[in-house]
Amino acid sequence: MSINNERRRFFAGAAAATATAVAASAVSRVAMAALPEPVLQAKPDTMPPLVPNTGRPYKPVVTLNGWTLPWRMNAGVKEFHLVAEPVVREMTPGFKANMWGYNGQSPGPTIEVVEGDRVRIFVTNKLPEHTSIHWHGQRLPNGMDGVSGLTQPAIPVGKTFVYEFVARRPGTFMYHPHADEMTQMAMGMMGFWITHPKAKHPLIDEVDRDFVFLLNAYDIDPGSMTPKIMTMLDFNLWSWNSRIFPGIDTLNVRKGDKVRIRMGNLTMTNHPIHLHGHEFLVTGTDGGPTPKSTRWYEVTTDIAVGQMRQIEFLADEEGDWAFHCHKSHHTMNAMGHDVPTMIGVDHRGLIKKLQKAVPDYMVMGERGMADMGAMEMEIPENTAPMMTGTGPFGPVEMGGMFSMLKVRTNQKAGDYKDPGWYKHPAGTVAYEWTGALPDPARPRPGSKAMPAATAGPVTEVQIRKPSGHAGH
Ligand SMILES: [Cu+2]
Repeated sequence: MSINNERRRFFAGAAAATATAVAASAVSRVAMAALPEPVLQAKPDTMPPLVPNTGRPYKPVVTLNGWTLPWRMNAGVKEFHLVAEPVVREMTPGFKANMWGYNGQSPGPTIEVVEGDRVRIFVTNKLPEHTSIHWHGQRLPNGMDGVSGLTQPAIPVGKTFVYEFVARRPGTFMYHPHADEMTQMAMGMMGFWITHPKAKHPLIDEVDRDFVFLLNAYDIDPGSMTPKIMTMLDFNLWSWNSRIFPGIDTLNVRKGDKVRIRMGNLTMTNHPIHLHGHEFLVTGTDGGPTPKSTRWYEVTTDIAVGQMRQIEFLADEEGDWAFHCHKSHHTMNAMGHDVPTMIGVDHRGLIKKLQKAVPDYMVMGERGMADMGAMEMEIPENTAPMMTGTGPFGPVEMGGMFSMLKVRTNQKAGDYKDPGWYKHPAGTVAYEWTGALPDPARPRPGSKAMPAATAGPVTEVQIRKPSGHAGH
């Protein structure tokens, strides 16, 4: 029986209760089967936390525009089934991409276990080429490290391999292929892994909200659908969990919540991630929780390639706070790249002539690029606008790695729904000055602020030509 035939809308209901119930029934129906039935996800929505109903209890995470993979317990072993396969990922409404991923989505589902759990992961390869999975950051037997050629033969097309190890240390991890990595990671194969502490941990605080997402990047030409795998650095879509703004869900919290956000970087460059309105501590890295003596408050933390960072803060300021990569080209989508700067260029009179030769000719940003955020521009089909998203005050002029932390007094505990736009109390929004505008006092030559240069003593300079070349 093929996996595709079994494909169904898992978690179709968004409520946590429904999701858990479906997970439980899926497990019981196949409890006698040799392999856990693969669970597939059809939607790119942020799924509610998967509250564990077997094994040691823990407080689950929420994956931004993603989900957690259900497991089954088999004689005390947590069993998961990952299916590596081509998927279609909606990166933002109106723009879909052909990717490779796991269990119906890119990235793959988050795997959540508890420190000390014995974990068995079945990996079925439904890709057109061989693959493997490397469990990035884990302590495990060398032969379970997933480096094809080095620690195992690659998983051939159509075959299923089994990985088994004990999740030895709590922390934030990733998984990705270690076989034809250039292709497979450029196509979206990656996922998150959380190992929760088994008991109270001196360096791991309990939090009210625990969000996770991966930083990833693609190069997809406007109007096309498949990432270019040969691109080394010049990507044009900078995404969180293979979503771009305004397709990235907001992080919705209750005022007073202690919030943790875990991020892993599987792009080919670093990302300084910046949060508005709050200061945070970096409480964990790739190697686990940071010693308390090493923590200091920041508003931006740089995440290098292959690294994970977890930040924590008290959400004590109400509002819609921007949360984004601080590289400004990473907060715009595909059309923003490889375009000449036109600021200050006067095109009047030129456009008609140019359009005769090139009918599609369009002026890009002669006053800056802000016009691009609002204009009704003809763009190729299946292409995300370069800078987009509309807020309560107009175009947000962002794309790519951008979202918002929404802090509300009346957000209920455990409620992850988008509360809508923040309603600012009267008198707390930047406003236009409508009084008189005095001329700015600019210094003029001769004025006191900038005295005119006085004529100094005349210096006579005599130029002597080099001698000895009279006949020149
Ligand atoms: Cu960035």
